[in-house]
Amino acid sequence: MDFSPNDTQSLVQQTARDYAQKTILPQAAAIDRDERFPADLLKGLADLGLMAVNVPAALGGAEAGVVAYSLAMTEIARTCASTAVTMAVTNMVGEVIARFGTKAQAERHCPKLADGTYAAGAFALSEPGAGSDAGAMRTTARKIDGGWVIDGQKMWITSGAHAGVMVVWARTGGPGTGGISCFLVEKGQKGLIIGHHEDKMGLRGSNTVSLTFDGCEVPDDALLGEVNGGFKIAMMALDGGRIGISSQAIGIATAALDEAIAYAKDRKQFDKPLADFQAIQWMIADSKTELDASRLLCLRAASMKERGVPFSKEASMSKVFSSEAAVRICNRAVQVLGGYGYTREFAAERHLRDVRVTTIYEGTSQVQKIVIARSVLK
Ligand code: COS
Repeated sequence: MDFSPNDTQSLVQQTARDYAQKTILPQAAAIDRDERFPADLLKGLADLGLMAVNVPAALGGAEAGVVAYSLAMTEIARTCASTAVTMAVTNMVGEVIARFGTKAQAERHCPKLADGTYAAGAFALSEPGAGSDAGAMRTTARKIDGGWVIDGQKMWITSGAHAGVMVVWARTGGPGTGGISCFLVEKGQKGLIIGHHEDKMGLRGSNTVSLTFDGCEVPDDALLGEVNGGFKIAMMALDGGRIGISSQAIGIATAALDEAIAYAKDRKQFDKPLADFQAIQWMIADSKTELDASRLLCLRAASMKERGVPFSKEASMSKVFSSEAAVRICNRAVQVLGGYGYTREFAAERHLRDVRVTTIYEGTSQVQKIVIARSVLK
């Protein structure tokens, strides 16, 4: 079994690493501190093909595959998790439209997501009363002549204020998961109101807003997929999205562990480097082992998706394991750095704040376990 990346995957990984280390890293602390949406960096990512890594070339994507996407995501997240999550959701939206959209829908939106004409894409599924239980959503879409009228509220929408296009789920039928459809809503659409920006623990450079749809009228060709077939589109998109978040968690944890190792070698207490103490060595050994296990689970899920075999359970296993491990790894990094780790002088505290959400968004750890258990026990 060969775990080494092929030429395309290596090229995409190296391209992402170079851009991240040279251009993103020097700005990462300020993006967090100033809560700056990194529009310039996102355009830079688009210019390198990283906003549509797994989208067909005919639609403007890099067509480099899922493993390449995962490797690139990890490299960006090693430097700035806010930039990384915006990239992750945009890639997911491009893939959803390429896969489930009509030719016209894909040709209208995918090239603009890929080349940065759109600053980002957004995925509007969650609502104030429907997070883990996505099928309980209350936003509605009512059929009218020539289109649909969307009414309701969405919450925690990444890039909602900046997205050129957003994928929006709304109820078109009866209760439950079988009465939900999916729509493409463009920026500036009348009746789409951008709400308040969340004041978050981490990912402070990413944009997270609530949305209100107040008689938002969209044309017939805004419907993505079949009427009442939207829930399955959301679930399939999230299966892939979970590989992205897993890759993001791995990137943040890699940065935290690197910082802990460098600090442990440099800092002396009791006349010797921290790295000479077994207590520190064991923390670093645990982190390294958990990180490598996370990478292997993530690459397996990515490779299965790329090969077109069912990967839902494996994506959830990767997401729950790597995000929970990444929280532990970032927490240990703060511990190794001691008092310095609790200050903004080092990046460790930012990594811990940024990584925390990876066990929550795109399905909590508890939701991942529902998916895994249902698959194992069915
Ligand atoms: N791929 C394709 N179809 C899927 C699927 C998947 N991964 N998961 C579920 N489905 C289908 C089911 O087969 C079922 O189809 P039928 O009605 O034809 O039988 C339908 O979708 C409903 O599925 P299910 O009954 O499992 O839905 P539940 O309401 O029980 O919800 C969970 C299941 C909890 C897994 C789902 O609601 C979920 O993922 N919640 C988390 C949402 C989330 O991640 N939110 C974050 C938003 S982005 S920050």
